Amino acid sequence: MSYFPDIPVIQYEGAKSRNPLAFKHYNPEELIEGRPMRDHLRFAAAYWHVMRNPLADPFGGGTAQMPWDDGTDSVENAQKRVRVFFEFLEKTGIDFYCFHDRDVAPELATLAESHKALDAVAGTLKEEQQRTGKKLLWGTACLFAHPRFNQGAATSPSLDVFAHGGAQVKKAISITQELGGGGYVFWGGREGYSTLWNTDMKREMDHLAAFLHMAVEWKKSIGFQGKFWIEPKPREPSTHQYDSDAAACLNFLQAYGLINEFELNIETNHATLAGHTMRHELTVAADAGKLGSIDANRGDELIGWDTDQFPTNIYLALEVMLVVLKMGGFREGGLNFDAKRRRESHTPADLFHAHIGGMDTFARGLKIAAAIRADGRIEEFVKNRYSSWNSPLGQKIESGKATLAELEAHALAHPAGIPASGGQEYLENLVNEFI
Ligand code: XUL
Ligand code: CO
Repeated sequence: MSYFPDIPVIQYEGAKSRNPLAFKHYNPEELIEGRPMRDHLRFAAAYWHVMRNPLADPFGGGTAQMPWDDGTDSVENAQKRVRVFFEFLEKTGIDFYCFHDRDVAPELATLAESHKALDAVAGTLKEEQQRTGKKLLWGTACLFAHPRFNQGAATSPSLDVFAHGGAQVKKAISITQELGGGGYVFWGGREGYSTLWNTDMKREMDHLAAFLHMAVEWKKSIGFQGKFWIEPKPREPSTHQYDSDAAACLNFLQAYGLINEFELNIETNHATLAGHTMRHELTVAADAGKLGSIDANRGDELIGWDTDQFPTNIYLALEVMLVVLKMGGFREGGLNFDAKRRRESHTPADLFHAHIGGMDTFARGLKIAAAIRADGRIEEFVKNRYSSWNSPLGQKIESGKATLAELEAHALAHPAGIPASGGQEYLENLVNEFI
């Protein structure tokens, strides 16, 4: 039984192919810097977008055609979706997936019934993982869609809602462990505020930290070996989210004694919503040794919200892959396509075009990034730019042992000239040589 009868298993056909249902650049076993592409890229599909996104927008309802879905909240329907999803993974050659508890299984009348439904669907996920060899990149709990979470979960003014959120997280971490997930993501969908007129910010942030400490305690108590990842986003749906960007998250984790237990999951469209480039956010995370995983998508310069479009920008992909290669590659994390089709692209075939495009974009980004690294001119330029710091005084400053008096002695003897050219245009031209 096939749910995508008109779609073949997608093959690599090379750059000259004109077959829209083929890879032009993603060649999973091709070695880049000595490792197969598939191991560098670790692509994941997002269950919530592939299987559950109806493609509604603020002005109209869903358009997505899902002929396999009977529209009910039954466990059988949820289990059927799992089979459809794994056929999708098999045909696209995507090795990993990510899910929220409420994407895969229905929320029923009571928490106990919802837990039971989740257990049943997790059984089907496990079966399909074993049948296909596909793996769980990360799991998470949806603490933002149900009306009870309209004022947050871990930062809700209601203790009952906070407790419900904790119960969902406890269960979702256990299910993630059972399915062998590499990580567990905390995206604080509504952990923030709409107006400070009703908000005790300090108290809410204390609650968020307490919530995360309890999650760490649970993780340790069950021996879950995966990583915990916070996914920054500055706003939308709320006016301000406490996990607004990578730097704010790192500071929060430091301040509350959580820094050793968490890394970050950086999403492209969230970076731009925060007023940063993706490269900035990735660099902040990687420099702190905290870049765990990536949600790969893009925004639209003309639309001011989280449009979650599929990545098609080769320049952006090469910037991402430069950071990933520099840190030595992903460990537990990967590239999760947290991306949805446009509302107009409503056929099942569009799901394939969307993911093929994202995979080929990142394959090109990877190849270009590796070529830039092999060439070495950009790295050399940056190294030379700081060469004055290799002097004895530079080393003394960098090791924190110099004094202002020493700087004064140096400045008196060596009047500061104008630094050498920053060379931005020269470097930008170099990058374009590789595209
Ligand atoms: C929302 C978003 C989420 C997280 C997981 O903007 O990115 O889908 O990735 O909760
Ligand atoms: Co995301």
